[in-house]
Amino acid sequence: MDVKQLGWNAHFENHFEPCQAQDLVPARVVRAGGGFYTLLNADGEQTATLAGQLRHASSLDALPVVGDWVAIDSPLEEGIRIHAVLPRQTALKRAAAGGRKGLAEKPGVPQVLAANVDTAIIVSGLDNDYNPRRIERYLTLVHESGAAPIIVLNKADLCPEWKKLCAEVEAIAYGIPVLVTSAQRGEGLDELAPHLESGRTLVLIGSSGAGKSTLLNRLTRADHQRTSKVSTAVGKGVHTTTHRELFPLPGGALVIDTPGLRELHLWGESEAGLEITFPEIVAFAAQCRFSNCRHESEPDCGIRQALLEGTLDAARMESYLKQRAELASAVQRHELAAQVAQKRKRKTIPREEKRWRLEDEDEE
Ligand SMILES: Nc1nc2c(ncn2[C@@H]2O[C@H](COP(=O)(O)OP(=O)(O)O)[C@@H](O)[C@H]2O)c(=O)[nH]1
Ligand SMILES: [Mg+2]
Ligand SMILES: [Zn+2]
Repeated sequence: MDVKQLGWNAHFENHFEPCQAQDLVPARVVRAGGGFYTLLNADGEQTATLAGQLRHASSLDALPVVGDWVAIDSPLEEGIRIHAVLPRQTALKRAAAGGRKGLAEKPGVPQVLAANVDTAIIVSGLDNDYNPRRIERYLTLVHESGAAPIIVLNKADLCPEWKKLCAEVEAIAYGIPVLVTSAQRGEGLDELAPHLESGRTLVLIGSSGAGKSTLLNRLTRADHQRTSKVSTAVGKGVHTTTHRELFPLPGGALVIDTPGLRELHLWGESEAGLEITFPEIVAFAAQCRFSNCRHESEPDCGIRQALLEGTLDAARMESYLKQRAELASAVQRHELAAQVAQKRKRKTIPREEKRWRLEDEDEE
């Protein structure tokens, strides 16, 4: 397979130059776990491990994840090793949940869910999974990543009032495409076609049971990822995707399937992504008399005025404030963690990586 078909472009070409000089070759990570990486490049699929300098990387987000471009030994070598991760064009990150065994001590570390994604498909079921506030969280995650979002409202076959819910989501999507599908029946998927050009990378994100793997199977017409049986009592899947993996589609696009996130704690170094999710709040806040208005008791507050007049939805404002607080605390914890890491450099990354893997397996 030609590397261009795997998403290789001028950005990676430029950054690869020093690696080229060392006789390394590029490859894309299709799956990562347990210290082993499944890679794809012109030579086909191969398995690699980390070279020493990467194993001692100072931060967890420096390790390869699905979608990354890496520099590896030429295929003639025995025991292929990854020597470098090329700078990411986009990265979907969440904040470590904390509170769980092993992670509690590292709550300031962002976890990279997928790298070099062009388009993120936020899949939401039109059954009891439906929750506009959760869609807003995923939107911030995607906006923060640099990828372009698409919202897919799936399981339309189970929801007679899909038109109403679609309109509700369109009202908070501000121009982001909203598709209504039944992955199970293969309906509504045609509108994805323009996003599936050869060499483009997409990721499927959303709750467990929303229909991500079913959608992927429809797109590949093959049973790549096991889909789950729905337990009728709760309407949720019982067997789920346990790892992130990149699948090349017959048409040339590349799709990363992911397990549902048990918890989505937002991560971001600024409020840029948040502001794209809530453009109306940014606009109303611009009308506040004070630029540092907290929208609490200050006079001439554009936000409180809009809430009073009903032009700003109180649920949106609540959602915005919650996300903003979360982003702020993520940054704070990150700064704290960075200080700690600075003190004890060269910590044992491989063990931590194992923890992340365990975390993944329990997602949702
Ligand atoms: N009725 C209905 N069920 C669906 C649809 N899409 C997926 N499912 C079912 O929902 C369950 C979870 O699907 P799955 O693809 O595993 O969800 P994932 O966890 O997001 O990957 C499976 O039983 C699917 O058959 C749909 O459009 N309509
Ligand atoms: Mg799945
Ligand atoms: Zn204000």
